[in-house]
Amino acid sequence: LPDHIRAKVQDHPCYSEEAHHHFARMHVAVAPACNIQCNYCNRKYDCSNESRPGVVSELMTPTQAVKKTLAVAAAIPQMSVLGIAGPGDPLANPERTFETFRMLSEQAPDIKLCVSTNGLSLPDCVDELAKHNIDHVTITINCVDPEIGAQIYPWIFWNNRRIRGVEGARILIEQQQKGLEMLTARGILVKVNSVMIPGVNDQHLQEVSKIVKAKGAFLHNVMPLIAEAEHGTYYGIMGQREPTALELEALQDACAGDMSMMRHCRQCRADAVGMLGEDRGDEFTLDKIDTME
Ligand code: CLF
Ligand code: SF4
Repeated sequence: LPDHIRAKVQDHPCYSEEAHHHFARMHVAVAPACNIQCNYCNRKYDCSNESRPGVVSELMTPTQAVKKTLAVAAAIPQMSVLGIAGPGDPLANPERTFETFRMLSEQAPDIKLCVSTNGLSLPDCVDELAKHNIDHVTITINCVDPEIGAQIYPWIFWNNRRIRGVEGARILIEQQQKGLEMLTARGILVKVNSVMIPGVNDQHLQEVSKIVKAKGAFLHNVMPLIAEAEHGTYYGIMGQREPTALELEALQDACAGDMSMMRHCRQCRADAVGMLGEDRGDEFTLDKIDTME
C-alpha cells in the first residue's frame, strides 16, 4: 500500500485485517430516520446494511453521543474509530450526524470518523463529509441493475415523494455511483458493503465488485443475508433463503480476483463498542456513563 493510504487504514479495524487484532471501534446510534426501504429491513431494528438484523440500539442525541465517545475513549485505549451506522441511514439524518461529527472533531481530534450509508443522499453530503475530515465512508451497493434493484428496494423517498419499483432503484443506483466517484476523487476511502441474496443478486455481485473497483473503491465486503422470519422483514416473511457459509466464501473468492475483499466483518450493532466481534456496549449505556462522572 502507498504510505498515505497505509496511514489511513493501519489503525482502522474494518479497513485493515491486521488492525482488527489491535484496534477497537465504537458506534453511536444517533440517526433514526431512513429514506429508502430494503426488503431485508424491519424499521423496528437497526439498519441491516451494516448491522446484524434483529438488534435494537439505544438512540441518543449528538450531545449524549459525544459524552459516550469520550467516556469509552478514556476506558478503552485501543478505541481508534467512531462510526455512525444507524439505527437508520446516517445521511438521512444530516443534522444529527454532522452535529456529532463536528463536536467530535473539535473535542477528540485523534479519533478517526467513519460513516455508512445507503448512498441515496450521498452526493449532497460529500462536501460536508470532507469538511469534517471523514476519511472512511461505507456505501451499501447491492446492485448496479435497476431490474435487480426493484427486487431489493420496494421504494425510495426522493424529493418529497415515494418512488417505487425500477424507477426508485434506478435513482438509488445513480446516486450511489455518483457518490462513490465524488468520494474517491477527493481521496476519501470507500468501502462497499453488499448483502448477498440468493436468487436475487448473488450472480450479479461479481459485476458490482468490478465496477466499484474501477471507480476506486478500496474494499468490498460481501455480507450474508440474514432473513429470520421472526425479524418480520419482507424476505423473512416470504421465506427467502439465506446463503450458506460455503456459498458466501465462493462468491468472496470469485470477487477477490478483481477486488480486495473484507472477510472479517462481524455485522456490528449500531451502538457496538469494543474490538470487532466483542460487544461492550452494555458497559457504556447512558445511565452508566452518567454515574462515571
Ligand atoms: Fe463501523 Fe462500519 Fe466504520 Fe467499521 S463497522 S461504520 S466501517 S467503524 Fe466493520 Fe462492523 Fe463490519 Fe461495519 S465489522 S459491520 S464493516
Ligand atoms: Fe433499513 Fe438500512 Fe435499508 Fe434503511 S438503508 S431500509 S435502515 S436496511
